[in-house]
Amino acid sequence: MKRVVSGIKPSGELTIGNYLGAMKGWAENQHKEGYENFFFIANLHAITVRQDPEQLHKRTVDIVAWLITSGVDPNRSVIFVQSMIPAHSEICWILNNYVTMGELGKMTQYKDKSSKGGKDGQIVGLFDYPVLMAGDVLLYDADEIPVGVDQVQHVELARTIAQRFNNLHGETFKVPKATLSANTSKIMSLNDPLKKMSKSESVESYVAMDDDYDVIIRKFKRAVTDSENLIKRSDDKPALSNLLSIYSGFSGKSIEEIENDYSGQGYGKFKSDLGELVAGALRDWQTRFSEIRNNDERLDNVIREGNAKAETLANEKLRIVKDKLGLH
Ligand code: AQP
Repeated sequence: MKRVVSGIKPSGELTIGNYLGAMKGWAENQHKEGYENFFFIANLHAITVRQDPEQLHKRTVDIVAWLITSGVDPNRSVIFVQSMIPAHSEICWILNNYVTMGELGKMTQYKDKSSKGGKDGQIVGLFDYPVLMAGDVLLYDADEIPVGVDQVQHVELARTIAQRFNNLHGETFKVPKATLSANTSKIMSLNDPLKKMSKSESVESYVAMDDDYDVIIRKFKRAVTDSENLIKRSDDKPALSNLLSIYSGFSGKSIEEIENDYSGQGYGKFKSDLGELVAGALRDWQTRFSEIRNNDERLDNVIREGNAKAETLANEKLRIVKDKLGLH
């Protein structure tokens, strides 16, 4: 049996980048034979950037409801909340001693995020983020970590930490590998195709899972495009290539099929169809989301049961690690 572990931060409204790069693949993965899946809400990661406490809690529960809406079935997958399992914080402290400042300083996410806030942005938690993430997956002996391209560097570091610990203390952690969703592993911003679409960037740069129909249509109409008015993917047309990936992710069609469908047609028609495709899909999901989100009792149960299953495994691994280090 292979174990899949992945998380998502409640640091803003979920975007179609989160959906296409992560949640969609998580839901699909549940139907593969021989896999068990653990998905968590990474709220300890979210506080590496200032959050409003009420919003943070609300978004944590929202994401559980969005996971269920997008097809993650709590009867097939374990859904849990990171902060409710103290082993995550504890393993992070232990693993801090198996990584160097130099290794952490190379992480692109840290460089990007810390540079935005000047000196005040250089939060230790942000610097240490990859170590907490290593703990998140190593605690569960994860085999595969389905992530977007942006997180691959962190999974590589988790592998290094696991191998280093194993070399020093004997086989303890499984060494996990990152898995990527084809075409959609990096969805780019709608107003700057060289930047990742992110939930903490300006609202015009992303489509949120709960954006209104008309807003979505407008955002795609305004999305930047490249010079030549031809629907053909290429490296020198990053804006169009990104819109093609989104179209492919929502329609299930290959990029080639879409290019054929639009041969001889310009950006205007393509962007308006894309808007309708995404807005139509999200409108249906938003209705389902509201029903799921309004059932507090069910959501509480999903979280309680998920936490209990995850905590049993996490505590067992933490006990093994602490025994090896003489921390008992
Ligand atoms: N634009 C994206 N394209 C593909 N995958 C993406 N993911 C995020 N954005 C894209 C994937 O979604 C999963 C959960 O991400 P996260 O919320 O834990 O962290 P993140 O990558 O930092 O996401 P954001 O939206 O950019 O959040 P902020 O703005 O708060 O930093 C991951 O698997 C991620 O790869």
